[in-house]
Amino acid sequence: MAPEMHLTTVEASNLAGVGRSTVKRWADQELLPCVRTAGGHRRFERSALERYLREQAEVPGQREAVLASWVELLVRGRRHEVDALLLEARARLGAWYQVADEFGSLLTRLGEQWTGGHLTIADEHLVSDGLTRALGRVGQALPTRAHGPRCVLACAEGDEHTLGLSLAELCLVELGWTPLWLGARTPTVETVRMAEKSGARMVAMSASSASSDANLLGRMASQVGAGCRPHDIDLVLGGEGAWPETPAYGVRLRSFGAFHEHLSRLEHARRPVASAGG
Ligand code: B12
Repeated sequence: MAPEMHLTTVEASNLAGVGRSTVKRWADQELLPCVRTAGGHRRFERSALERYLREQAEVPGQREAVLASWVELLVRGRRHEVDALLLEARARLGAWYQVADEFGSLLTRLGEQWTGGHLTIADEHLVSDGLTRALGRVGQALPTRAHGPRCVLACAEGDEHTLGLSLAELCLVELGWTPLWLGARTPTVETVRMAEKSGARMVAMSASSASSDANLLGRMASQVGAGCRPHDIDLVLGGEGAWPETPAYGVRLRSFGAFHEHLSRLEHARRPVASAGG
């Protein structure tokens, strides 16, 4: 399975339109995540850089204002307006994976409001259920490709945070995949069994930050990986949970931008090579 593509410092500075030393400073101050090569060079995830640039471009307080308008609509049950906001974001950003990344940071903010006591548990439940339903409605309205490759979607066992999977579902459908939704409370062994029996090409799992037991998630990743490997089923481990950074099988992805890149690479690898000299 191909590793995730990373940008060099020069490529990242070109994309951001700033000098190399600025990009290095962002990394050293831990504003922008980076990994190091064996030789000590910095490497950047394109989607993480794009997200950082988007956040920098925001007017102060804008995120709070956006969140407040979502919460207001969801708490009042104004679902058509919620759907309209989602579709407007899709039109503005051009692809569902971009909406998903924007949305993910909004959900993190929602969690902060809740822990800060600015939202009640009931509000938070109304909001997350309203969002789940809105993502479902929008997803249902997308055109589907007949006989598209299948992807099994499941939460890490014990994790009930399904919104990451709902966002992944939109990214998949937009690229012609057929999602098989197992969601929360599916035993790992059943996820593997479904992938085998349905002839799926991929298993995508989500673990939120509530899944913080690295040993448990490591065992889960090994179990699913061992089931996927013999059938050449791709495995994606997403969400903020404590998945192993470099699983023995499959990839650990931190954003929907990286997921989109991964799906595009798979699609490219599948395309038949034109016969030479024809
Ligand atoms: C909505 C929500 C809920 C809803 C979930 C509804 C639903 N259907 O999803 C409900 C009310 C059910 C809930 C319950 C609980 N929650 Co809650 N919840 C949240 C909240 C606000 C948003 C979660 C979310 O969807 N996050 C965003 C998504 C999209 O996931 P992410 O993990 O950040 O992933 C990122 C990426 O990696 C990517 N991604 C995610 N999935 C996938 C999948 C693929 C394939 C790919 C490629 C990418 C990808 O998207 C994100 C980036 O944009 C968070 C706040 C937060 N900071 O996240 C708390 C939060 C996760 N919850 C928390 C807690 C404590 C709980 C409960 C234990 C509360 C309780 N006492 O009952 C229970 C746990 C139940 C369980 N067993 O899982 C804590 C966890 C803290 C911790 N470290 O332990 C958080 C962080 C809130 C907080 N600040 O305290 N929760």
